[in-house]
Amino acid sequence: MERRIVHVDMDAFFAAIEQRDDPSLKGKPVIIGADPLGGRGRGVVSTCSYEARKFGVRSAMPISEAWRRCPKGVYLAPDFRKYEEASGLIRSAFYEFTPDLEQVSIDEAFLDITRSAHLFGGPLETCRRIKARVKELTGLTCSVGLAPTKMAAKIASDLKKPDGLVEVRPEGLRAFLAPLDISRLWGLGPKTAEVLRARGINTVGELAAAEADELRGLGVHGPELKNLAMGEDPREVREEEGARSVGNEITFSADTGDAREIKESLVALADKVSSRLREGGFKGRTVTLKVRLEGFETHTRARTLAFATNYADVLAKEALALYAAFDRGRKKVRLLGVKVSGLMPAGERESLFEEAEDGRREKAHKAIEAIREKFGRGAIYRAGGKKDI
Ligand code: TTP
Ligand code: MG
Repeated sequence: MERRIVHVDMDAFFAAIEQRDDPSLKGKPVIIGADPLGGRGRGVVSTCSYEARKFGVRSAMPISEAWRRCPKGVYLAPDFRKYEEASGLIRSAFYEFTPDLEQVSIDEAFLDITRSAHLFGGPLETCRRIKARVKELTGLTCSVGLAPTKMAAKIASDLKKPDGLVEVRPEGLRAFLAPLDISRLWGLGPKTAEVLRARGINTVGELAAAEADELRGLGVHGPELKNLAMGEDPREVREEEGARSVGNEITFSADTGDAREIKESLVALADKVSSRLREGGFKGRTVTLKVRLEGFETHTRARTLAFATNYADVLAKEALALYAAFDRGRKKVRLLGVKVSGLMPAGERESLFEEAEDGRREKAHKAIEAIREKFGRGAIYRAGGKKDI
């Protein structure tokens, strides 16, 4: 049976939430991210409203560049608690339509509706209803792609943003893929793309029509990529461990090589990520450290733990160990990030063995949270971490 896969991606997610909650922001360029400090800010843009995109502002752009392009924009710091709440709501909306759900990020998910679409009037009608339900629960719009494969659904959801709905019918799949640039194919990295381009293969259609001899040197990857180009993508929708993550970053006001400042920042980041995980009711197994050096050169290092955790001290220890093993040469540090992925519900036990230790730690964390609730964030910091982010 042909599969019917849906990809949903919220529109300008963080910015749309801010516009929803403050109607005076509607229709205005709204930029969420680091403090621009009148153009001297050194952090990055998380996202921005479509009005701001007209000025050329984009996610991950230095905030100073955004300020240059759009000095009249409304600049706001992110409020993750609100975004995670909305993320929970869209997830519950999706579950009303199918249990086969894969949340890819805070605002994006795949749904396999092959077996459930008939209950809602067919695949396209199911997509309309998903959009309506998301709007009803959150007041936000999303863009939806419906296709026989995950890759095509993801590409389709991006085509008519915002508030889009694009269907790729099974019989139209190859024609849909053919004109796309090969870089759109999942798993096709820049090096492979370069090799293929040198052989005159630039589009997915050209790759689909390639002879075995034109794919030489690509190893086992060659036939796989050709299959993908022909619309054969067997990847299934499933809740993968590691798909969702919670992370925070800090950009230093000046590049730093100061060991103490770096250490304190990592501890504070771990603390912040721990709080967000606990607020969301999650723990996770993989800790990723991001280090951006002067000149914007960016590196990541990750480690997967034996047990999932949301404890600040464990996260801090891992982040510090990852940093200690990282060689930055003589370059100073511009940005640090700590992220936890491989999430699962906090209450889920992986072994009985954890129980006693857990009980003790749980008490300590609860006490800290109670103080924070009373006196606000900033009232308490773990030893070594005195920065709020
Ligand atoms: P995206 O879905 O990539 O962006 P978006 O929802 O803001 O806009 P679009 O309409 O193009 O989908 O990311 C979802 C959220 O994740 C986004 O609102 C903010 C956050 N984010 C960052 O914090 N940093 C980033 O570099 C990106 C790409 C996203
Ligand atoms: Mg989005």
